[in-house]
Amino acid sequence: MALEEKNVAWTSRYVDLFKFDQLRPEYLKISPDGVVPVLVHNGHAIHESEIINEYIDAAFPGPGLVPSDPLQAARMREFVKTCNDGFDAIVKLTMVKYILPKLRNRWGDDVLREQVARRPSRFLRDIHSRAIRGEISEAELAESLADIKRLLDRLETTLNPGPWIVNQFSLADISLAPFMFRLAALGQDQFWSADERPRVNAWYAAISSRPSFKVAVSWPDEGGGGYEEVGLTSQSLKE
Ligand SMILES: N[C@@H](CCC(=O)N[C@@H](CS)C(=O)NCC(=O)O)C(=O)O
Repeated sequence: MALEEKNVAWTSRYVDLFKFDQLRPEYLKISPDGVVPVLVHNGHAIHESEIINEYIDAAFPGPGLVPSDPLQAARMREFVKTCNDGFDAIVKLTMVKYILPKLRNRWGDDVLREQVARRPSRFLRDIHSRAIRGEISEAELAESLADIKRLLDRLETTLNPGPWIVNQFSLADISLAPFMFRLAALGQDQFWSADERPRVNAWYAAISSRPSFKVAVSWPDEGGGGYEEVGLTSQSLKE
């Protein structure tokens, strides 16, 4: 989204997590933790979505995605941190409802366990192994949903007056977009119905109609069936 917002020409190098491309030796050379995304610019690999976004804004001309007012910029970064803190809750839901079912469609548990052991990131090793062993309980998922609802409540307050998270469209909106898209894909977009959280509802309608969002979510799933493969087709995704 950041590249598109800045009108930067870019080339996709698709890394298929469902074929374990992230663990290939040639990929580990540019992403030692075996994670996506990575931005390669002028031969330099840049890691971490939040840092990649800041880099894109600083390195390229085009509309500024960080407010020039220091206070608004601080508010923006606070919000990006809030999104990242919510990462665990969304990862757990995604793991149980999307990633594990899709991996199991393609591979047996023996292969999955072998691949888990190859992951350099302890966080990902732990979450994948717990998921395979069926240890992420309904109670734990309910806690994750409660965390996500608290995040959405915070967002509803922050979006007053709106339409964006700070005083202009910024990296805060871009950082939040994939989390919200994923929640919609997991069928959790009822939490921002027009009745439930009207400002979040208006924000999602505004961000999802930006051309940069459309490019970002029409990413090819070269492995095949996308979300539909495991029966996830939320209304908002079909629209
Ligand atoms: N904090 C990192 C998170 C990177 C991350 O964990 N990416 C996940 C996909 S969203 C991944 O590459 N997973 C690889 C795996 O599960 O093996 C960022 O924002 O860039």
